[in-house]
Amino acid sequence: MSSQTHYRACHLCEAICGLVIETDGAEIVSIKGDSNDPLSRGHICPKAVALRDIHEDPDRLRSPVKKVVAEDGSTRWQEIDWEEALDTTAAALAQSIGDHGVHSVGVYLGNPSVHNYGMLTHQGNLFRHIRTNNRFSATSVDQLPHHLVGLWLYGHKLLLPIPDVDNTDYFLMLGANPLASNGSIWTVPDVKKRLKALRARGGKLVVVDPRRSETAQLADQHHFIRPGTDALFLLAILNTLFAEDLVDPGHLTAFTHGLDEVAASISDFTPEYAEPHTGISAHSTREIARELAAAERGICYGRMGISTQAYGALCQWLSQLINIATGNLDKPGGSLFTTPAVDTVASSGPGGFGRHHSRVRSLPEFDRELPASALAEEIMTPGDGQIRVLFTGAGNPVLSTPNGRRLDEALPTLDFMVSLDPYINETTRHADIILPPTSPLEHDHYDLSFHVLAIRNTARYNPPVFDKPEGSLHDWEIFTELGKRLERLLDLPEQPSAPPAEIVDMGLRHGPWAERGLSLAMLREYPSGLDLGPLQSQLPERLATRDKIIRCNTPEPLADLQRLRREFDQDGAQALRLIGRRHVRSNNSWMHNYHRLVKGRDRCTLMMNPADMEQLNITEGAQVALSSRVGSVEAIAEASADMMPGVVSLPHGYGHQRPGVRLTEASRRPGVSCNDVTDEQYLDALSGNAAVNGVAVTVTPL
Ligand SMILES: Nc1nc2c(c(=O)[nH]1)N[C@H]1C(S)=C(S)[C@@H](COP(=O)(O)OP(=O)(O)OC[C@H]3O[C@@H](n4cnc5c(=O)[nH]c(N)nc54)[C@H](O)[C@@H]3O)O[C@H]1N2
Ligand SMILES: Nc1nc2c(c(=O)[nH]1)N[C@H]1C(S)=C(S)[C@@H](COP(=O)(O)OP(=O)(O)OC[C@H]3O[C@@H](n4cnc5c(=O)[nH]c(N)nc54)[C@H](O)[C@@H]3O)O[C@H]1N2
Ligand code: SF4
Ligand SMILES: [Mo]
Repeated sequence: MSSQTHYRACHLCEAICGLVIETDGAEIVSIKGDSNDPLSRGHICPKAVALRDIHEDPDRLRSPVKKVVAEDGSTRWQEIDWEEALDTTAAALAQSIGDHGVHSVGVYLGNPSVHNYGMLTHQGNLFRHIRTNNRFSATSVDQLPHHLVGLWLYGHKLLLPIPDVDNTDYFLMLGANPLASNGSIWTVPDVKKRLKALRARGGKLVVVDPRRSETAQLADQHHFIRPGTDALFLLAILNTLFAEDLVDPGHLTAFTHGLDEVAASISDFTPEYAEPHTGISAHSTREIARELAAAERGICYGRMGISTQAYGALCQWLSQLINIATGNLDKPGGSLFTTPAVDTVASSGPGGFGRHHSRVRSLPEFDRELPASALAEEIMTPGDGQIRVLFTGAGNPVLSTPNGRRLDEALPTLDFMVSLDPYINETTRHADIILPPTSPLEHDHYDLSFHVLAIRNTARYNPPVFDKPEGSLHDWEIFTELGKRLERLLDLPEQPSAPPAEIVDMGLRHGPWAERGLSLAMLREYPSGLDLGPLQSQLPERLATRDKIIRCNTPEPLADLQRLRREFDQDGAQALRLIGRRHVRSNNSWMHNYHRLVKGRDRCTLMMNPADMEQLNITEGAQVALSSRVGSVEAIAEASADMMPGVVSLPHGYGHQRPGVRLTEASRRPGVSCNDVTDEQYLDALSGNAAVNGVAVTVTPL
């Protein structure tokens, strides 16, 4: 046995912190922050150490399993070899395509698929042979509005401006809690220190959130807002900028069109109109608008909370327009586009919208994917184009998509289901075959997704920490193997394929930093990451619009103002509204199986304002029923003055008590699934994104 030091970026969340991992033979001795990483500078969170737990977890599958049904109807999982697993899967896919056409195959890809670069480079090896309209992913329960607005304003789904927190003077943040999430569409390791530094140098942080979150507690100012009303608040800010003649796009003026038309269209959306709905006073709104306009360098940034709600696309469009109108786009200390070493903006299509629609509810596609809220009905509704075979990869839609219960009921009706996943969880328990990939530390890593969204241009490649165990396959190899089999079964031409590292090497050699001699070989000499410097102004060149013009008068969100007006003109009943909550020791649905992360008090509680509890006769720690149009769950009520009155909060990703799940530790503290209450019919009608925040609910003591 020999001890070794490995350098590695953490892939668990978007912060991509640098790690130093000490091993002794097959043992992980320690996992620490890498102080030489130019981006994370030594920062890590408690989840980093769980990389060891993932690697060693006895529940993690090491070989493919097949579901076997006994004569008495009971089922068990049988280990099978890769040949059988891949052949059976490919045969089922080919048969469905032959009998019912390509659209009979559904695909759902989850969040970790963007944290695993081989899954990004190689999924096409399989899916190019199944050009199904029925593709789904976690994007439509998350950041779809960001991509849509990137496409509309800047010409590409991945042109997403990144808040330059280290150089700003004024930061208006809505619906984000980076102190728990470590930042999203904003790769910003060590965000707490950066936000504190902003305040220490005299800058101001203003947080708008229905909960006084960990981040809000750090801010200069926090405003409660009623869930789902942010579009009205953002409109009121923009309205004030126009009304008080505070609009000054500065260097953007020469290539920005259409702000006048926006000004005319939103003239009725005043701070006074917003106030009774948002709960933020017209006075405060005007102050924020004036301060943002007066700041030398300012940021308006909104994330999950304003994306996964009924006006997600409108919110994201408005926050971009605010940055443009104040001249803060493409400016140091404002929000800038990155210059990633492997430029996925250049190497991927811009995305498209509404080119086809879902069969049952006619929801629009974005970038060839349909809204996840439509998955269950596309499985359950008979007819041409019905999903009969489902492929899931790195996702757990039963726990992570609205009305997950309904999907839970739909999955057993499939002809065949296969899951590319290391665990038997709430979703994969329905599969006929589960294909488990190598553990994260058994493959190499280059972050194709998050260097593109980072506050500094850096690049980092790390080889595997451990050799790949004999007889195991990487995610990307599984895609390739299935693709090859489909080529044979469907009589398609063979496609060549290079390993992910070669694709990244090509990307580096042809990327924006090629002149500096970037290549994989060069990155190997910088195991802690190569620093390429701060983000730079690069407009209009970086724009992907046809004529390098930003058109602010986007027809779709402008038309969506009618829907907003219709809803808020009628003073609707003020129902209790449900929102989510993240905790730094959790990660979506799949990190509850590691004791060191879940120990301590129960985190799957329903947080409520004490005044609401009193009114509903609910005492601290009481068991309550949380119900909506679609379903009901039971949870413990937890009083918190940090909750806005009229708003309750339950984290997502729990509900591990279901039969057949093989998650030993998670099943001990199963919690309940928030998405058994969220509603697949409640979404952002413009983008199709799920509205998991702002769902109307009732809470009753049990
Ligand atoms: N109510 C509510 N719902 C939400 C949210 C919310 O805030 N509130 N958040 C939404 C958001 S932002 C997201 S991104 C989604 C997440 O939703 P999903 O992506 O559907 O779910 P995850 O919990 O991320 O599931 C990850 C799965 O990937 C597997 N996995 C992990 N690593 C790998 C790997 O390297 N390879 C493979 N093949 N599998 C791997 C895990 O075992 C697990 O099964 O949930 C959404 N749902
Ligand atoms: N520890 C941990 N880290 C994670 C994850 C995790 O599950 N755990 N998940 C990762 C993923 S997939 C993602 S997408 C990111 C998400 O990263 P963030 O966007 O920072 O997500 P949240 O922490 O859920 O913060 C959303 C905030 O929006 C607020 N909110 C809810 N509804 C509304 C509303 O209507 N209006 C406003 N203004 N605010 C609202 C919530 O109270 C919450 O504070 O985090 C990533 N990082
Ligand atoms: S913040 Fe995210 S990337 Fe950094 S150590 Fe924690 S989980 Fe890993
Ligand atoms: Mo996400």
